[in-house]
Amino acid sequence: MVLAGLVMILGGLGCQAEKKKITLGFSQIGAESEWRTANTKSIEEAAKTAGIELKFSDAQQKQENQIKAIRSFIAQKVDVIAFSPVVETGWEPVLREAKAAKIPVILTDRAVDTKDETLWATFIGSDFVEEGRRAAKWLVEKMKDHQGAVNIVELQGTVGSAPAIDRKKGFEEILKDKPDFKIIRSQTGDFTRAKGKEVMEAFLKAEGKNIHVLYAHNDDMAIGAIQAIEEAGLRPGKDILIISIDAVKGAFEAMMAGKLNVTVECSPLLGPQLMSAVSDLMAGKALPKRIVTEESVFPMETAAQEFPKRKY
Ligand code: GYE
Repeated sequence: MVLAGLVMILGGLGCQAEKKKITLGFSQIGAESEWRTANTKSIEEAAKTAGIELKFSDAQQKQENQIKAIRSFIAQKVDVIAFSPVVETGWEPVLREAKAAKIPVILTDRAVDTKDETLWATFIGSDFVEEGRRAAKWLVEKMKDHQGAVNIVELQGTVGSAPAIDRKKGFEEILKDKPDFKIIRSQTGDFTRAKGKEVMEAFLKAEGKNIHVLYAHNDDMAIGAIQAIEEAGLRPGKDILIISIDAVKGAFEAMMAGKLNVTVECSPLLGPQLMSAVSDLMAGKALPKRIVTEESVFPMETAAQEFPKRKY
């Protein structure tokens, strides 16, 4: 009897050890910014810590590559699919394929625009509209004693992406009843330094000293633009006020050098939240449809004090 009991216990333990590892297929947008690099690292590290097998795919900023990756995850019968959608629209067919294969999908970082909300389990990420509002509120406060027009140029993120659409929307919402604040030019810099520099050069050529403020949808574009402003013989952070979003280390360096005035935080450290959502799904737990990241605003004056604490 005792022996039989022991055999059963050992048998049970063996079974547990063999318990299948959860497999997560993750389709990343690319490596366009410091933010994205930190996001990828966070996901890879969190998967390791959670003992989740991660199949990682880089789409090089192309939606078609993300769709291919998702199809390949379905074919490989992964347990859960997660992805950061480069743009908002065009996902319904592939999401329906995942649903038909009974593989749950988690959205991280960026949202999709679908009529059918049952096509995805949850969306983990920041409130980009709020980030845009925070950027504009900082500007209004900063310019409260300024007389006359405030001419703003805007470097937008990737066309059709959730952060580009929402950061513009939140910013404009705060300025809509303030006629002195005018967005005189607005163009995409695709979230990269190189494009940010190139578009800022064009803005400067067209507007010259007419530009008072640059609003960049991410730090990388602001850093590219800073170079363009210096090359045009102007002082970034002084002749042109610069506001950007993300709060990556590069932004803190620019603030400590006096060249960037403020960065609105957008945390890329979504890995741990993603892994717990994956584990909860596999354990049959219900997930909230929206998991929002907590964030703050860092003006230039706080940069030196905050820099050593930054994790990305
Ligand atoms: O702000 C930008 C990145 O989707 C929130 O994508 C993310 C944005 C981030 O390339 O730097």
